Amino acid sequence: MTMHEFLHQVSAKNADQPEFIQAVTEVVETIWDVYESNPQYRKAKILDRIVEPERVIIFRVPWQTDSGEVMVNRGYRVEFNGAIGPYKGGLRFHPSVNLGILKFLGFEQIFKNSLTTLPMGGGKGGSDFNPRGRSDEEVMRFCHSFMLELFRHIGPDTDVPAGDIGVGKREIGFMYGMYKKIRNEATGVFTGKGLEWGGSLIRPEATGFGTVYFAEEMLKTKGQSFDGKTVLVSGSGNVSQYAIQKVNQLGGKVVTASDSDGFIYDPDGIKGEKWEYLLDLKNVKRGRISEYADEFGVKYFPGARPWSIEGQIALPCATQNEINGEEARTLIKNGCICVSEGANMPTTPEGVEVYLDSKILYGPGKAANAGGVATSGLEMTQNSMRISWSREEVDAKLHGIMKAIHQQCVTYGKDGDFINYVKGANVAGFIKVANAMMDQGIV
Ligand code: NDP
Ligand code: 2IT
Repeated sequence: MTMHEFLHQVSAKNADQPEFIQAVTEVVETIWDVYESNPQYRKAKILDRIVEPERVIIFRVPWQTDSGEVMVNRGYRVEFNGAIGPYKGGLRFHPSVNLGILKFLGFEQIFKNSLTTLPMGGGKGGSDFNPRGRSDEEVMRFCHSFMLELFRHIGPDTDVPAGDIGVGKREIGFMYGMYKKIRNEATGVFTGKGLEWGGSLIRPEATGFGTVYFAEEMLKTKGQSFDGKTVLVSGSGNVSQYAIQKVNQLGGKVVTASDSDGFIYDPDGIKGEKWEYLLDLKNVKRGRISEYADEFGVKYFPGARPWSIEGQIALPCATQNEINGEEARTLIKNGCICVSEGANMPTTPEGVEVYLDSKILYGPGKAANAGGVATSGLEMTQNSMRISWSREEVDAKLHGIMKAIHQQCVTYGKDGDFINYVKGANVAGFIKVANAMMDQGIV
């Protein structure tokens, strides 16, 4: 079977899942040479097996609003690949969630987790529940109902969920609380827990910090750094917040942040009190990014994304397909030399082609945002050992892991003096999982 025939088969089988097809196509196109030159992989149909989730659980989540109305959402857990460890990956609560989106995220997670060097398989889950505008009590009732089904499918050695869009410490708390009540066990079944109840220092910061550490490694290959650079960030949630903090610490200036309604442009930089305001706005008040513009008298662009602003580094940290081909061209025209993806698959295939053609430094999500799940892996280790490492220890391990991921990308993606991080990340992530699957036979 040729690569095109294989991709055609995947597309036909999953015709209603465009994001999943997009994620599979990117991986298969970059690893096909390795697949061809290892006939044992072909004979064992590694690719046919790797694109099929080991298990998908879909369930009803009934709950009641504060006024007593009965609501019904759909819950999911995609246990995609457990070859190298327990299924591991976040839960997303967003109205756009469907099986195709969670399969794309679970598929990416297989290779990302492999790159972290830690023993974690790939999984993802969530619901089409929209937390926006819901009271804490409504969110609690939803999370409890969600867990009343999910509990039977997860466990510290089976499947370990965490946060993603719409799921942070509050939601993890409600879900973990219900799990503990049902099972009567206090184990590391979730990561992203509060510090007082088994969470790890640096886990909240980890994805954003890691994305910036990865960018720093890429910049170093060109003798560059963050110092004095203007940086564009999208999103204003967990990943964006700590990406902004780390850029500030490294001497860069972040001039944009966004949410699904628009973006703000602050030419003086989102730092100091302004950064603290952003965290309070998003995490405590749960307000909109436009309020930042009102508070500090900067420009707000409703319904737009930040990629038209001039900057040397872009850190997309909101959601999938948030930079298209045209926006990628605009970024480069305006002097962008480095894109490090905090979000999962934030650039469309056409946009990725633009980056690769222009040979800028481009770190794809599964490498650049792996610091979050890597630190989740460190949280699992601490839970198993019943100890807590210090901030400095966890940060040093995270930094070391991001450097190691960068090195794996260089090893497998070097092409003359250009480093194709897409190829490097996919090949390095794939080989480890494929070899584990080979060793375990046809399962
Ligand atoms: P949060 O829910 O904390 O923040 C998400 C941010 O992105 C918000 O500003 C949100 O705006 C915006 N956003 C969400 N959906 C859309 C959309 N459809 N269009 C435009 N903006 C949108 O999530 P995280 O920061 O945790 O996640 C952000 C990205 O990072 C996701 O792609 C996630 O998969 C990825 N990621 C997260 C990790 C983690 O550890 N949390 C680890 C690795 C990757 P609004 O408030 O309007 O919804
Ligand atoms: O996309 C991701 O890697 C995450 N949302 C984090 C997953 C995790 O298990 O920490």
